[in-house]
Amino acid sequence: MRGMLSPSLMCADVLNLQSEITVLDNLGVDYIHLDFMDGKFVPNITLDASLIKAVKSVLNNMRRDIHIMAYAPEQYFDRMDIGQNDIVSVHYEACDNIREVLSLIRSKGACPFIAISPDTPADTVKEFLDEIDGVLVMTVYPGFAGQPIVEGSFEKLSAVRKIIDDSGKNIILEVDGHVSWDLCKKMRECGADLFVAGSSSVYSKGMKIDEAVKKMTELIK
Ligand code: S6P
Ligand code: MG
Repeated sequence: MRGMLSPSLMCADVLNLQSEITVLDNLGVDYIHLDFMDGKFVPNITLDASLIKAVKSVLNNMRRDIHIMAYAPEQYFDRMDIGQNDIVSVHYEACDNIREVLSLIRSKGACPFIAISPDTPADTVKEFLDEIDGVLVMTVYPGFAGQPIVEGSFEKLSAVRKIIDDSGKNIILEVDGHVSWDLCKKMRECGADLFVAGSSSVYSKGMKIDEAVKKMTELIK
């Protein structure tokens, strides 16, 4: 699978979100990463459900990559209008019955991904491989942009990659957190397919977004 890019909207210019999204879409970027937080599962709040819904109406070819960092994530699905073409990641640590939540995402025509926080072992995903289209490995603690990578993240990516490959299934490995210019290549070598790009790469200060997207696309190909 070729490496795919998912710039994180929480790192974009919040006063110009529509134009920021349209620029990425016109550049042929695969996904737009949309972080939703409830202030409880993580101590922060970013994009709200109605904004995530509204993003849908301005997309042309780009797809939504919705990352829900919230307890009982299913309560937000209708407000976000999740459906075909969307990736929807829910946290293993935030669901009482994640199997049911993944199946609800599937029933809405979207692609269920299981997200795991840094302290959750790679092995956790094994029992859900029949129910998911992807695994989102967090390489920072969920909640904030601009954090350093957590130790052991490369080993964890490689371990999840091996679990996926051993299963013979076509499951996407997404990496989220400090996907920097320096580290993204190594993350690719560890088997990541989908890269959430934020303040440590495409939204780093002083770089034009078209040049940044081109550079990143080249590094992760
Ligand atoms: C963090 C969130 C992430 C961030 C991303 C920012 O809770 O899930 O998607 O937006 O990590 O990128 P960076 O390069 O600042 O870590
Ligand atoms: Mg995220």
